[in-house]
Amino acid sequence: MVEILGSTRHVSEGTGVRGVEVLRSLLREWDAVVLYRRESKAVQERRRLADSRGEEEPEDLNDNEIHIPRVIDLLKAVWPFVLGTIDWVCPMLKKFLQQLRASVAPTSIAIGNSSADIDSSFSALIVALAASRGYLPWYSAQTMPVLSIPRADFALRSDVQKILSKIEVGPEDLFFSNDESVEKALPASDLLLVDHNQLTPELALHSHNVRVIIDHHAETGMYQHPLTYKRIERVGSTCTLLAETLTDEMLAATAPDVPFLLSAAILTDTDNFSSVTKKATPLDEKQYGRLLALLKSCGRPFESFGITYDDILHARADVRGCTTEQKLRSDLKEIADPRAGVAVVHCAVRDFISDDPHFASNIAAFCLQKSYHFLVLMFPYNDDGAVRRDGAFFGPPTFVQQLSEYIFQKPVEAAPISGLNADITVGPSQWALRCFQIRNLAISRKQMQPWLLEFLQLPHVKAQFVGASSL
Ligand SMILES: [Mn+2]
Repeated sequence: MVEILGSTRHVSEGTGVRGVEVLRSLLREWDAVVLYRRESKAVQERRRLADSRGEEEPEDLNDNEIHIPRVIDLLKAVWPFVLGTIDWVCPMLKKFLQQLRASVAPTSIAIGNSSADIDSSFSALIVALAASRGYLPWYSAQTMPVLSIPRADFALRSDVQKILSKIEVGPEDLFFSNDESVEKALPASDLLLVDHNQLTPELALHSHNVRVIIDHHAETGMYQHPLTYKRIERVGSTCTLLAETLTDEMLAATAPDVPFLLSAAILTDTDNFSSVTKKATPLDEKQYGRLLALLKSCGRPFESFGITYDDILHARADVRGCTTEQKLRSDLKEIADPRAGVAVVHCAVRDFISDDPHFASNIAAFCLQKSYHFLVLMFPYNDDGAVRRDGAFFGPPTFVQQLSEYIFQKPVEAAPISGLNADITVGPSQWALRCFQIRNLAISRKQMQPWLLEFLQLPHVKAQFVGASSL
């Protein structure tokens, strides 16, 4: 097999009689020919110019499309075994990740929060790419994007997987917190935190390496040392802040991959710009509109990726066949002191419990294995298109009682759900499960977490955990 590497323009310039002769002579020597389409620099430049002036794309730019069938016909005329052509465009982000893997150790790591959700994963990928290409005015270095979960847990992020598969990025291209290359690079790397502003307990020993923070969560006020760049703004998505940082030229140069991922993240994080959950800000809307227009102008409108907001929701809620432990791990954030988890599960609490006949012992086993003192559960889900939220607290009975009283004073508009609460005894430990409906739909984990930390700072609560963190 031999490839002719060149643009179709090059080949199609000879579509006259002489072209047939040239092809005949080539085919006498070679077994097969692979043609691929590539735009010439001149065509790319004209398209860019038209875009920057806001003009319609010149019609003759689509010449390449016409040439392809013409060239196939020509080939068929001289050689009957032409099967077709491969329209090959190298997926940009995949190539970046592969080059990174092959290169010498990077000097920086971009890392999202421990939920490794769409926003965290994509903002880590995009900040790493932008920093590596010199696109960020305030930071430039070869940067490795890391998903802050063990590699095995990626199977549980079906929404992230599904979107990345549209630009041909698979788990083999990604870096995870328990990869050897990551563990090796961590101690000597600058850390760029995206979608969180406090390292997980496991990474806290690298705090002095934090250089950059880009986030949309409540500020924890960690890291008093001077940072190279910090931006914390309460918008719907970290990807909105990243989109704003990148110029039109940068987005065009990384299209369609980067604008596609950014827009998918903003769409998901704002619950499709829901007026009920009220997560979107004017900045989210502005950047989302800009990204969609950009995708369209480079010939890859969002629709062309074959994934809708509903597809993303379905992928995310597809927890069939998952164990209780896997569901708990699928979108989990941790509190360091006292050790605790705040898990998001995308189904109704009633289904979560009834799906597992050994639910009580499994949730207790999960907390014991993680050394959690308690677990907070958030259940956002869709019921016939309507957004719903449930919540649950799991922990020592007195603690759960105090926590419920404290949180229910906040504007969560909690309503108890009868028949699901339970008292559970596993060995020497006593646990209580309290389930409730969250009628204020604007309350997500992002709002809940600061209230939890506030509660844990109360003197009579704090006293319960003195010395407990060594458990
Ligand atoms: Mn986020």
